[in-house]
Amino acid sequence: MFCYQCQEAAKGTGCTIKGVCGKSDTTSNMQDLLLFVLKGISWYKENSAHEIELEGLDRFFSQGLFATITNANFDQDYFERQITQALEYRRAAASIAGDSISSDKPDAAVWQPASSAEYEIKAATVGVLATENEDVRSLRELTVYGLKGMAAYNEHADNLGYEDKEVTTFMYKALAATLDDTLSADELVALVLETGKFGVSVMALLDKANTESYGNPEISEVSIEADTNPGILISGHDLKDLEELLEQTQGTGVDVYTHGEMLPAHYYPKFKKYENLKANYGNAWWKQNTEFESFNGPVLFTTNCIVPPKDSYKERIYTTGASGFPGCTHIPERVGGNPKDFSQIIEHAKRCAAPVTIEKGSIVGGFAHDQVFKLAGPVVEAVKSGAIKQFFVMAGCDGRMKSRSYYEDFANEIPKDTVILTAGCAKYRYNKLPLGDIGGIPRVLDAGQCNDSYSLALIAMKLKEVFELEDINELPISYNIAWYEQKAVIVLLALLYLGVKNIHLGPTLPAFLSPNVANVLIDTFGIAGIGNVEDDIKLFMGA
Ligand code: FSO
Ligand code: SF4
Repeated sequence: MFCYQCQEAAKGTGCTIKGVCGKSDTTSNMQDLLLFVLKGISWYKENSAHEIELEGLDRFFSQGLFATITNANFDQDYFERQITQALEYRRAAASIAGDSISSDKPDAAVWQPASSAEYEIKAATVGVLATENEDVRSLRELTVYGLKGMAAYNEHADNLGYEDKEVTTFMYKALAATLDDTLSADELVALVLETGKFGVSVMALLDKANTESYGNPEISEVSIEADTNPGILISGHDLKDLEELLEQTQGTGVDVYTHGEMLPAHYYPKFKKYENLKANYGNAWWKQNTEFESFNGPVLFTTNCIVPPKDSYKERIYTTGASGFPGCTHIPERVGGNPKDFSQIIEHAKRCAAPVTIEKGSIVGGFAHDQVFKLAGPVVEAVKSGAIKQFFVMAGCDGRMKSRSYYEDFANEIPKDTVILTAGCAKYRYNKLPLGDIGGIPRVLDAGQCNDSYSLALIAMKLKEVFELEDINELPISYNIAWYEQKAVIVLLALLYLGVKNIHLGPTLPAFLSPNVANVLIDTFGIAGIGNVEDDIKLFMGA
């Protein structure tokens, strides 16, 4: 195996024996092989003179990309089944294309195993390192990782019945382009930036899907304390799964608790109506090994981030959607417009003890674009009067590396007349700190999940308009973003597309940026890493 797609890549270069995330060598290779066949399908979509529209392909394609995201799916059998199905889709695509394709076909479009026994042999040869030139490899992978993040957001929108055909069309085009050996470095850089453009589109689509389905997030106080009923802990990002689980648990005596990235569900008016949506339990994804023990009840993963479960609670772990873990129960897809069947996990919860309270108090959030626009008056006044000197966008992810304590220290040490705008699980480093408020405006404004970074971009654009500025970069906003996996990559590319400059990315720069590609990002966009808290604060504050 060779994988360097996340921030925790071994030795800062890549995992080669086993993933730091827990992904096995063979599962990693199978993910590469699935991606390889998906590239083959994309190639037919792009090169055929006949239009290729296959029933269920768009969703299959998005889910395939999504399942290869860090910490989403560890189930090798799942990947083998997906590869078999992808080969069937590719055969159907090739048959529609017929002889309308005259150009030489790449291996991804023609490789044909005699049986699934050949998967493992091929899988070991089609990964990241199959591209020899490190700069081409870097630009291709930057595109692929952006597409994986895009696929995740696309699937959440799709689950709510929202689709943007331009986004899916771009996904095929871009994935097919990663097979094209004739593209120059400049053309590949342009492809990366175009990926950012569609990153904005997909986040706008998901924002529309979420807000039209569940209302606009509003300022909310969310309990972090456990109650006395048994509970189900729901993790990940998929709001449709949450809605159906809440419906099915009503009146059963089982409460639902959110975990990690599901916390922002409490900010939506529609979810507030469910009395059985009890509280948020625990912290960022990487602490689940201890927090799931004390939760006592079953845990439902709707997406990443899964930490390989300990035997002590493994039988309580359920997965659904693109997520999966071998030996854990997987709740199947919706069929014929019917909701998923959560009866098994609900029955399981009834047999469990209530969660142990591990924290006391509450957290405040719900500062997505609509809510912040409503507060625009006081916020603008506070900026004009100098009560707020600066904003820090600290969106992104948390992770287990010790060096991430930087973000807690940074939040603690920035001047008291500054405000943090956050989204994603990065917030758990500082959303329980007593950072106070500025004239009633909390110093940490949480917009929601990582995809709600889109809200932060809208807020920045609104402030630019209010202050009549030419350039978004003239605002008193600094970007100090923590990244972990590929959704953060699409958020980053989207911000670059929107013209945001001088983003600091940490705790380390991606291993998949070759020195030359890193230099392009540094020279063109002012991307930088992080240093120590004191020096960085001076730098950001222009001191
Ligand atoms: Fe975090 Fe995991 Fe939301 Fe990611 S829980 S790390 S960027 O999946 O998607 O922020
Ligand atoms: Fe390593 Fe990250 Fe890849 Fe897992 S996802 S194998 S930790 S680089």
